[in-house]
Amino acid sequence: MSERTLVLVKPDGVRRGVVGEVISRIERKGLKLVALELQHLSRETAEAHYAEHVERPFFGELVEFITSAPLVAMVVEGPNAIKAFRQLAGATNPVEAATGSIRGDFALEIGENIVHGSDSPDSAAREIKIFFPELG
Ligand code: RTP
Ligand code: MG
Repeated sequence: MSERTLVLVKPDGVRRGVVGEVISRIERKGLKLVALELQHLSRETAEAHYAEHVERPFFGELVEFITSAPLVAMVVEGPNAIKAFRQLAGATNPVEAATGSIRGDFALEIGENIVHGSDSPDSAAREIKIFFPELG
């Protein structure tokens, strides 16, 4: 069954020039882009997106980082899109992410791990509404 997921190329990925690489891997996997936009997040949007982490010690740094420069937000669609993209991204901590995954290939630190992908259908619906309200 086809589903949608929210993918972000975070500010570090934009700065590093790997937006095309990430899109290319998404397309090679067989997933489709249904929305794409460069966005510079406000503090409010960033806090809403990462609301589940509000009590974590790294929350302040996370919001600071994600608002520091523009990111690329996308809605990606296809069968099992949520899990399929998480698999392409690799483990949260890049030094534990498999070589061949986006984080395994392009990142070194947990705080700058290049991409975000929704982790469940509920998260995907919530996050897509935040970044692309017109898609509902
Ligand atoms: P994301 O939400 O960005 O796709 O990453 P994720 O699901 O793999 O990881 P999550 O647990 O949701 O954490 C969100 C982001 O917070 C940063 N983080 N820092 N310092 C730390 O221990 C720590 N833990 C998580 C990461 O940048 C992670 O992507
Ligand atoms: Mg997450």
